[in-house]
Amino acid sequence: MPGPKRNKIAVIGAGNVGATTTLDIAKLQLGDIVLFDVVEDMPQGKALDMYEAAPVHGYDCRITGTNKYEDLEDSDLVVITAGFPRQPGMSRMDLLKKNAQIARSVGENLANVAPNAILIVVTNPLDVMTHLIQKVTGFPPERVMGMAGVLDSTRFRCFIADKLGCSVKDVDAFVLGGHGDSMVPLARYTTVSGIAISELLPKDEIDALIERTRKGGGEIVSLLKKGSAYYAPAASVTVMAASILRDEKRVLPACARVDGQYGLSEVYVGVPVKLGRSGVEEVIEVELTAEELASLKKSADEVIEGIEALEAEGSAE
Ligand code: TXD
Repeated sequence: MPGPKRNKIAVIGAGNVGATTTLDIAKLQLGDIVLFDVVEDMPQGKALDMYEAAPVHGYDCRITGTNKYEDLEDSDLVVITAGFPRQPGMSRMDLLKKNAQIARSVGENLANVAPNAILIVVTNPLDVMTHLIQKVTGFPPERVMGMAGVLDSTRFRCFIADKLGCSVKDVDAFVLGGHGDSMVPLARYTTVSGIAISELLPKDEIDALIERTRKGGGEIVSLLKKGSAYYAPAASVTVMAASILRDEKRVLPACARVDGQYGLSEVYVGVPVKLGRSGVEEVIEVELTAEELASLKKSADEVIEGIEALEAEGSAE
């Protein structure tokens, strides 16, 4: 007798973030996973290696690798990590164009093989890539989102816990805006077991933690020398995937399409959202100060500039 349908999850890009996300998702047993990459045999090798760990870890899901989009047919959720990091000598625009080409091809293929999937985009520059993929697929915006806020907020939570010498479990942080430099951390909504951090740390120390969070990605890059962060990014994608596939309705920061909220329209930007089986089920709007609103607007303007630059180059949809 056929049992209940298992979730099918596709991960595009079997590099550091893609492979680590696959393993994290398997450990939570969210469904069967297909790992896709354009490099021949590599996703098959990584998938087989991870599958061979299943009896030891005790996860009961299939993990396969592929170079063919047909194998992603009818996926329920797709994580998109395909892309390249900036190479020495490459301008921001060159990177934008290169990753936009990849995003377009991924989007076109997914629209064919997995028209009902929910997409979580990870590829940088995050907000622009998320916008592009929504446009190319034509999927409703609630089914296309990007991961950045969970990562920024988990970094901020770690740094606060470290500073206070308390458990990371009790720290909750709230960040808005774009990834990295244009991130807008909201210290007054950041708490330790409900206590505002302003009660626990002086302003200059909070500001220093915010600055470290903004540069969190760069800190890892300079330590690794080659490549960028992937353990915390993969864990952040996985928490979003779990909330969607298990319909947990968690409230998490994500790159989502706002339509009127925060005075912004038709742009992807980091905001708190409710994630459930339909994707982004609600964009949560909170009262912001004029300064916070201006930072959020600046971050949205940067996304629009990126999209316009691509359009001017004839590389956007
Ligand atoms: O917070 C965030 N959103 C981020 C974003 C956190 C971490 C990493 N972030 C970005 O994710 C990073 O700047 C990159 O744009 C992506 C992927 O990072 P990763 O560290 O996993 O990069 P790798 O290890 O270079 O892997 C990229 C893989 C590699 O195996 C390529 O062969 C593959 O992408 N690739 C493709 N796969 C499928 N289809 C196409 N067209 C393709 N092109 C390259």
